[in-house]
Amino acid sequence: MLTTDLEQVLIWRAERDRIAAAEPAEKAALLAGRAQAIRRRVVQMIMTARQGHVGGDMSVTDILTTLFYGTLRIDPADLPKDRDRFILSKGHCAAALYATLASCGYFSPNELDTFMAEGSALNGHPNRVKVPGVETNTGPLGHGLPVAVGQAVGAHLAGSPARVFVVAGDGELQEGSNWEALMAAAHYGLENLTLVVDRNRLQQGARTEDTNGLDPLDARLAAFGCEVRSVDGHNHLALAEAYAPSTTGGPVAVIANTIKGKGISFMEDRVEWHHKVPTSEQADQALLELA
Ligand SMILES: Cc1ncc(C[n+]2csc(CCOP(=O)(O)OP(=O)(O)O)c2C)c(N)n1
Repeated sequence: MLTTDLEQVLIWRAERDRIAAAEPAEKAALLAGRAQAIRRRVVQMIMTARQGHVGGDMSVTDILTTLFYGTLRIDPADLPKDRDRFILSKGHCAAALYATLASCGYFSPNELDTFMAEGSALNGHPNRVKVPGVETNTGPLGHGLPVAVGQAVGAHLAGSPARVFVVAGDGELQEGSNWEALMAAAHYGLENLTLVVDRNRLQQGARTEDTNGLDPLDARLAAFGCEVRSVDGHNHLALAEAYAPSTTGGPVAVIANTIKGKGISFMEDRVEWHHKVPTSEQADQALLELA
């Protein structure tokens, strides 16, 4: 198990407080700066490891940054039972999660250099026994939301104010387990559960709509009992607003419309960048564009 980096926690706390106190335009700029730094780190990690899922990492980064620097009631140095929970169900995008967790101080950012190396805690998919901040193991698609429903039920039973956030890919929603989980979430009135869908419209090897179409996704999620909020998944202020608590007494589903490969011109919306590794020239260009 990796250990908390207290110095980094202090840096994160200061940044989080600064963001909380900022006017909207400054808040957006600060969150955007954070997200770009995390994207750069992910590109470096993938270049060192020579493997990873760069496209989905880039699409989910703004979703993660807005959660960890604004919304979640968490602190890496203080883990009370009633803290909020976060699950990255699209666990193949572990690099983006690790870079975010390290920036908060859950462990030293230096550890990121070991991503997917032999003996490293930072496996290709997140492991809760090895990595602080990881609340459940993910990787096989379609498991994160059912676990999140269980955690939300548990919080209810304990009378806890904890909210549970889970991020799933849109391709991942083709797994039927998600829809069973949503039925249960509505049945139990889990207003403490928020599903965020990283709607980048690509999955592995194809467009989501060409494989097993999800549209009309908003109507489908609503039919399963969710309060649906559809936003630009790269707009930090819109995301922050969409993460607000339920107004209906049931689960919230945020459709975060994103671009796979976001921020890197030659990767944006291109299916081959699901898990292709850049050449060193491409990585240099990517890092320049993410500056
Ligand atoms: C049950 C299961 N089937 C297949 C895979 C292999 N797999 C890994 S990522 C992926 C595509 C996921 O697409 P999406 O959820 O849209 O993720 P994103 O495009 O955001 O990376 C697949 C099929 C898996 N991890 N788990």
